Amino acid sequence: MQLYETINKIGGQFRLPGKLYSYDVITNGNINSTYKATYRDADGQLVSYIFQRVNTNVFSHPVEIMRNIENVTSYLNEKFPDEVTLRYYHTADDLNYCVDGDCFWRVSNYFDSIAYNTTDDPTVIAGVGEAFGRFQKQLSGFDGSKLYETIPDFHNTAKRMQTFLRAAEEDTAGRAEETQEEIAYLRSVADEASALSIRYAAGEIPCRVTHNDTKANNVLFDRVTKRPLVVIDLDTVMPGMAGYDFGDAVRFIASTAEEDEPDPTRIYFDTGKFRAFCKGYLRQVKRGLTQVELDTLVQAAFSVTVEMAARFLTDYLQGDTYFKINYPEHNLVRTRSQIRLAQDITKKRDELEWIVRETLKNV
Ligand code: GN1
Ligand code: MG
Repeated sequence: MQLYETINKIGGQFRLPGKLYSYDVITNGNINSTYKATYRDADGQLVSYIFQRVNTNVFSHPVEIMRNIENVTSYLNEKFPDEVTLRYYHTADDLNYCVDGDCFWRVSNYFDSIAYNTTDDPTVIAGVGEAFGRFQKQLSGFDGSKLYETIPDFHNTAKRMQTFLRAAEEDTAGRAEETQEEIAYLRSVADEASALSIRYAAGEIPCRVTHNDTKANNVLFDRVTKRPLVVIDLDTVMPGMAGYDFGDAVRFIASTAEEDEPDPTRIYFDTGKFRAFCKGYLRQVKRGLTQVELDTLVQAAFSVTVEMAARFLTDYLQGDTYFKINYPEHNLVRTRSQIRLAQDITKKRDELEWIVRETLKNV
C-alpha cells in the first residue's frame, strides 16, 4: 500500500479532522519510523501531526510503552500546566495507539519547531542542558515503580559489554577480523566503563526516573526565540542513573561532528560545548542531585560513550539487525566515532572534571 494511503487510514483511526494534504518522512531516529502529516481542515487551515510506526522488534511491549507515556505526560501536564507537552491522540476505543496488521502506530501533536543534530551555538547547547535538566527535576516526584521497564538493562553497561564480547567471540557475520582494532580498544576499557553501572546495581548511585535517550534532537526549540520548548521521545523513560542522561547528552552535543561522521579525524569532544551544556543542565539539577552523582558525571559521559560504541559494534558484528542503517558500514562508522569521542574524553578528563566543579560554583 502507498504510504499516503497508509497514513490516511491510520489518521482515520485517530479521527483526525480534515483531509490528508501532504506528508514528509522524518529521518532522525535509528529505531522507529516517523512522519509529519499535514491535514487541511474544513476551513482550509493546515494542521500537522507526527505519525510514528513503532519498531516492535526493539520495543516488544509497545502497549506498555504507551501506558508509560500516558502516565508521564499526564503527570507533567497536571504539575506543569503552563508548559508545552506532548499529547497523543486517541482512537474511538480510547487507545493512544492503533494496530494495523503487523504495524503499531501512534499519533501526537506537531510543534512548529527546530531540533539540532549538531550546533556550535552555546545558547542552544545550554538550552539542551536546561531542557534535560528540567526534565530530570520535574520527574523527581514521579513514582518510578509505575513505569514498565521498556528495555530491561538498557543502560547496564556491564551487561552491554558482556553482550559485545560474546558477539565478538561468536562473529556470526564474519566481521571480527576487520574490526580487531575496535574490539581491542573496547575490551581494554570494558571494566572502567562498567564500573558505574555496577555501583548503581549495588545501590551506591541513586535510582531516578530518567529519559535514557538524551540526544539533542530529542529537544524541540522555538524557531524564533531559540528557547527549548519540549523534550520528546519518551519511549525509554525508565528508572536509571541521572548521570547517564547527562553523559548521553554530552556525548552527542559536545561532539564536533555528527554521530555518524565518517572521518574520525574531524571528531573531538569539545570542552567549550561541554561547558555550555553544563551551565544549562547543572543550574537545573544542582540541588536535586547528590554529591556522588555530581562527582561521577564525567565518568558517566565516558561510560555511556563506550557503551554506545559497544552497542553499534555489537550490531555490526551481528549483521545489522537492530539500528537502521543507510549503507553497509554505517554501524562501523558510528562505532569509530564513539571510540574517538571516548578516547578524547579520557584525554581531557581532568579539564572536564574541573569544568563541572567550576560550573557548580557559578550556577
Ligand atoms: C537509538 O532511535 P533513536 O535515535 O531515538 C537508541 C538509543 C541510542 C541512539 C543513538 C531504543 O535512539 O539508545 O542512543 O539510537 N534507542 C534505542 O543514536 O535503542
Ligand atoms: Mg529514542
